[in-house]
Amino acid sequence: MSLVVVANREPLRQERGRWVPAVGGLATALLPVLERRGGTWVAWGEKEADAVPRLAHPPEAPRFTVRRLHVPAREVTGSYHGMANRVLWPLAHYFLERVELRRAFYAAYQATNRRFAEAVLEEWTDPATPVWVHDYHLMLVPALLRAARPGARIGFFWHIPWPPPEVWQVLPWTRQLLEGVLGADLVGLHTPEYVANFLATCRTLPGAVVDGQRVRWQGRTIRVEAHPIGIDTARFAQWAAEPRVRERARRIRRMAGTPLVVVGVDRLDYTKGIPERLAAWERLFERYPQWLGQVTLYQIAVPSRTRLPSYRLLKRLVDEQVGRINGAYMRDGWVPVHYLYRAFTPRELTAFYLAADAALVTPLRDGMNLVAQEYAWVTENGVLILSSLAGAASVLPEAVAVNPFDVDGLADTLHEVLASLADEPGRRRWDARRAALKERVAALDVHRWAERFLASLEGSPVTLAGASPG
Ligand code: ADQ
Repeated sequence: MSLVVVANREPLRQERGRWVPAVGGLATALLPVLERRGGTWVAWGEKEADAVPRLAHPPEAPRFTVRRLHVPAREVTGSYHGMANRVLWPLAHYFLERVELRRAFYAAYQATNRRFAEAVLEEWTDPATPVWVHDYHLMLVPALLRAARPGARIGFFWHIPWPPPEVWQVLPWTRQLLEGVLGADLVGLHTPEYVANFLATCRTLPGAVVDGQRVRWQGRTIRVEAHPIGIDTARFAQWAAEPRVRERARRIRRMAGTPLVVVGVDRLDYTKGIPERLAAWERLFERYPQWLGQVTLYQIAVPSRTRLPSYRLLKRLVDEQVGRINGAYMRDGWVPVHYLYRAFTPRELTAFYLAADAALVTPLRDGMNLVAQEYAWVTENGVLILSSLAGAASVLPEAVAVNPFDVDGLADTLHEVLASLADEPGRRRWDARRAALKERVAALDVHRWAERFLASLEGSPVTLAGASPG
């Protein structure tokens, strides 16, 4: 049966005049599902949505449609750059001091969500087709769809952390947003912790009854489940086996010129803990000068949300930090931090993962964090150092867990891990944990994630308002 996917981002991008699949977890996971089942992906058409409101894909033998919504620039400013990125994003990641409450943001968000819901209703010709809505940009959409189609099957997935109700108290619109999400039949989050926080938040909603992992609300029953997302393991395995990728990995090691190489890969976002990680790198050399000239960090950061002043400020901070560390410690051709501020192809990232003896994945908060899974999957002899505040920590218990705020602790852990990699018996101590991590990542595979969520959504009984026993 076909499927309607609703997400802020479009799944295709233009490359030399052709539309090709976008890079990124969601497109990777759901394009094959849409190709198999047929259906529609409704998204914000960032560029030229007026000129190209609809795409049939693949062009030579169309299997599904992309409906590209035109959103007026002023509305984008309030809804996307405002409500989504300056209110909901910091709030969900516990950065309350960064939340900018403005009525105009919420008004624009309501307008954009209505716009999305109207477009979905136009595309959604068969009411039996399930609809899968994604993420914090579209919290009001499930209830808008429910109002129009009471008997429909609607799923919602939340990709970032869901904080406890005390955090949601900061927001004047929590009730409306929660009511919006509860228009769905199935709400998916990455971890049991987020599920518990979501249920606890529902308990604050007058009239909602929480019973186990179910919420009874307005005569319907909504199920809440943990569905941790994974990566495209088959494609990463294929890239890691390509001779030119392996050659590139060797070049990366040669370029570093040190016995050990460490990698960090992130969007440049304040939730990713990059300044704290660099501070720990600096602390490592202060406390353990034996590592000078022995280890190199490649920090890869993809530019993100560069329109927002707070992200530009972060960029300046990181630039300065890298300059300071390199200025203080660079010697005899050794550069302590190679900082690469641009996007890379997944193949190029795979080469870095292959090259690195350890990865530092130290977000201050993260819904899941796919870089952790990518590294654990690709590396052949490396160690994953992972923030215990990332969703990934709950699915990758064999990683070396760290507190990303504790700079001294992070420097100590780094020292211990690096020291263990200095000889062969030490290196072999990690083999069992590395193998266990690979099994975990294989089981989480993104295609299975999509299948599991959809199977649960489609297996659920539809409860019409007023018709449920509760
Ligand atoms: P993100 O916050 O974007 O995703 P993450 O899960 O780490 O975070 O995914 C980032 C993706 O971008 C990875 O696949 C990575 O390879 C890629 N990437 C990073 N730096 C890059 C660079 N310089 N060039 C090219 N690609 C780069 C949100 C949530 C996460 C959640 C995902 C999926 O914040 O917590 O895991 O959605 O649900």
